Amino acid sequence: MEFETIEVKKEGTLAWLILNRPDKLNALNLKLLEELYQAVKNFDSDNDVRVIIITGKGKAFCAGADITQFTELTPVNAWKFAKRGREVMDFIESIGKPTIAMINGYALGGGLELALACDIRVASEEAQLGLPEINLGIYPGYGGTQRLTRIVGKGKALEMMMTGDRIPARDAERYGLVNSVYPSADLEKETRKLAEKISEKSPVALSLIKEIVNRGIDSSLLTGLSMESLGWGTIFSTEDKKEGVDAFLKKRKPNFKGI
Ligand code: CO8
Repeated sequence: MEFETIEVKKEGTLAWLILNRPDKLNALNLKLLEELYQAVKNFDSDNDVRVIIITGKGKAFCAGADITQFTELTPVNAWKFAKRGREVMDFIESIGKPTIAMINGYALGGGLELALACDIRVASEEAQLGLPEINLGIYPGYGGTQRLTRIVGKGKALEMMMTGDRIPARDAERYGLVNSVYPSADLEKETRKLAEKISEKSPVALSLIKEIVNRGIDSSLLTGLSMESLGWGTIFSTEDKKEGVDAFLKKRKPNFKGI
């Protein structure tokens, strides 16, 4: 399928989704949002794909929602634009496959919110992250108020939202906002290494881990622990469990098939 605002490519079991409006720092307009949704949906239903990496072309990962659209938006359309963006982020978070945001530069506003919807964030040393909506007299609308708070805690999240300051990648790493930071020359190589490692694990187990962690974080500890135990019935019924245990006992590398 051809896209106008993103590029997609497959590399073995890895799928790359590259935001491609570099002259506008990959700002999210409605077209890009819809193409992003469609591309993730395609990769999610592609059995060859085990891990999805989202990144941006040029000097930005994504500088947020396209501000030029804001001047024409009626309040009702603003609500629709915010709602649709949120739905796309929710969808990305909800898919069963692992997702990695490879933050190659600015990740601001809706761009950071996209990265927050991914499972793992890695960044280049030059990257800057922030929620600058406050400087426009608005506030985050693609899930940032909730996801950032859950990841870095209330104090730091409120500070980021209230000041709109951009945070260098190394500081973001200290706050737990990004998992790892690399020199930009190594970012792609290190991200690929991480994605390949994850792609060799059981897709069923990965999917259950995501579901239980994402649902559990919004539940009581007891409910989360209960989901964890209940999932064991499912995980013990898989071929991948048989394969993993057999491979360990026979001292060989497992070959997980996702069944
Ligand atoms: N929207 C539209 N265009 C953008 C955006 C954006 N978010 N960010 C950058 N651009 C454009 C610039 O206008 C410029 O275009 P042109 O060359 O035609 O003038 C081009 O990209 C390059 O940008 P700069 O020249 O500004 O590059 P700099 O390196 O000087 O600065 C910055 C980079 C600091 C990233 C700067 O571009 C900037 O501050 N951008 C805006 C960041 C921002 O405020 N993001 C938040 C947007 S709001 C949001 O995301 C809300 C999400 C919820 C939406 C709900 C919908 C209703």
